[in-house]
Amino acid sequence: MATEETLVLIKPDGVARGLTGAILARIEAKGYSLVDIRLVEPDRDVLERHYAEHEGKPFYEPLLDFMMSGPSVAIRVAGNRVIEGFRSLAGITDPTTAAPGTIRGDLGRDWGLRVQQNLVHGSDSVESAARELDIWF
Ligand code: RTP
Ligand code: MG
Repeated sequence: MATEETLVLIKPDGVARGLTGAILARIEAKGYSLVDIRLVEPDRDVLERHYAEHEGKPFYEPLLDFMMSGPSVAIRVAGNRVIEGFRSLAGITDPTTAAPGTIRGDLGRDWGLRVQQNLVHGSDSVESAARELDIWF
């Protein structure tokens, strides 16, 4: 089976809080490979494509505003079963209840804002990964 790739984003809250190195260290310590990496300030068009599945949901506009509030780090990460592996490292969406030991569980919290700021994004399927890597790289 060919080695899988996923898109990881360190979102603006992670970059602003100086957690880029800590998050990259967890990905590397797990044994995944960093294939490509860039600092990006996405425009609205990129985010509309990336978050197309969420259009119309109550958190959609706050999410786009949050994602345009500062730079993100986009990373192409490779490894066997890396898509599910990174989502396991990240923890569930809500950082308050994400399990300790995960990125969101250890490093995130609820800041009382209109959208969950949860530090990272990881593609959720082979199809999403291909689509999202094409958007960000
Ligand atoms: P991601 O796509 O970023 O890896 O996260 P996810 O699958 O765990 O979450 P998803 O349901 O795809 O939602 C995308 C992002 O939208 C924000 N969100 N906020 N109710 C809320 O305030 C809310 N729900 C979702 C989060 O930033 C989430 O990661
Ligand atoms: Mg998602």
